[in-house]
Amino acid sequence: MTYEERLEWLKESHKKLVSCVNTPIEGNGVYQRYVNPVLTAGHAPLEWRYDLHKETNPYLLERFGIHAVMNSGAIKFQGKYILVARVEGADRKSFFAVAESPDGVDNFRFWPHPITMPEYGEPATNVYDMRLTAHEDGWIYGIFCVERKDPSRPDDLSAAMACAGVARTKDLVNWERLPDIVSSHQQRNVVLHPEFVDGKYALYTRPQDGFIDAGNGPGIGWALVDSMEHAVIGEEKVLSRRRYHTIMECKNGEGPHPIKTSKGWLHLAHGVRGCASGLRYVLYMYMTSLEDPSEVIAEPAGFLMAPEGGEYVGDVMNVLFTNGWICDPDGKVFIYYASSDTRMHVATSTVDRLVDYCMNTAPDGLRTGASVEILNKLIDKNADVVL
Ligand code: M1P
Repeated sequence: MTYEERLEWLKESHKKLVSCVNTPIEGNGVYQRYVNPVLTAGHAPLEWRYDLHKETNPYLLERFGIHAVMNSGAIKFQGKYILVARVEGADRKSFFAVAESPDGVDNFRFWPHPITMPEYGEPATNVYDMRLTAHEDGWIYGIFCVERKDPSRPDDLSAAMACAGVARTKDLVNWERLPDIVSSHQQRNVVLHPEFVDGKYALYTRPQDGFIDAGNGPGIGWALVDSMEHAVIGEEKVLSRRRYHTIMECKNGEGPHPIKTSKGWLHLAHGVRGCASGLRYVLYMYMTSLEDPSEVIAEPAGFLMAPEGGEYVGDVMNVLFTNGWICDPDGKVFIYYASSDTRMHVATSTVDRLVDYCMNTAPDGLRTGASVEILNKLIDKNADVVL
């Protein structure tokens, strides 16, 4: 191809991808998946990837490789469905970039520039997995994982430290960086609750002993802090506990902040277990009380969503991860999830369906006999129905 032919081909291919119409797939009644991913590495603007000057790039070669677009925070902002995506370059560093869609299921376009996130303290080696919270204090907060090399183990090249970084904004363009959250443990998957609780900011936490391993970290925690300008995690109450032979035996983590409903707070999270092919990440739900958001009131057994079809394949296989969802005023819920640390998808549902799912799916009986008991009850209930 000539330079001109190649440029035309690049423009056409990009346009076709970003304007592709998405269609729902009927499923189990709880949610609908969609045919196409909503945001991929291919959605990155050509201006990000190519030097578009013939004099300095005569072969029209890619100059900045974008490898994956995944784990995205989500928010409805000025009438648009917004994702703050984790964009990962070919160099393995990730950064944040905003993409918007008019309807939440297709036509996502990146804003012209990625977010330039101010540094705090020792500059981060990597940042990722932002959770967005429009807090009742008037700010939009982004809490994200900040990864730095572990200075206490200089000889171990993979020894890293995870902590929760905090930034706030009014426009999603200009971000004010606040001090990283102080904790006696490493922390990832920290999420800000949207309302004050007892006059304090409330955080969902995930204390972990190592960078990858939760170690003795018991699961998703709950902590109240006086200020987001100098947040210090003290006592953590366990909300969603890891247990033997469940989908969250190895670790779990809060997804986006919970959605407030008339029946309680709806939570979306990820659970991780080990298997012969490595770690398996699935999505699950639970609910907490409106009166006391640290009290769990429903814990359906098992996963809400697990990888299917092409979702299994990618950079880190067998992974679904979520840190963003949007609830419209009519109760429609857009669940944004990444597959295999590679691309973003959407599934849609409603508040009523998700509450029904949480309230009417039996909790995990923690042994096979209990599961068979639950199944037999359902079969007996259906005995009068002729299919
Ligand atoms: O590779 C799967 C996920 O691994 C980590 O998840 P967790 O925080 O539960 O340990 C994160 O690095 C996440 O970004 C990634 O998708």
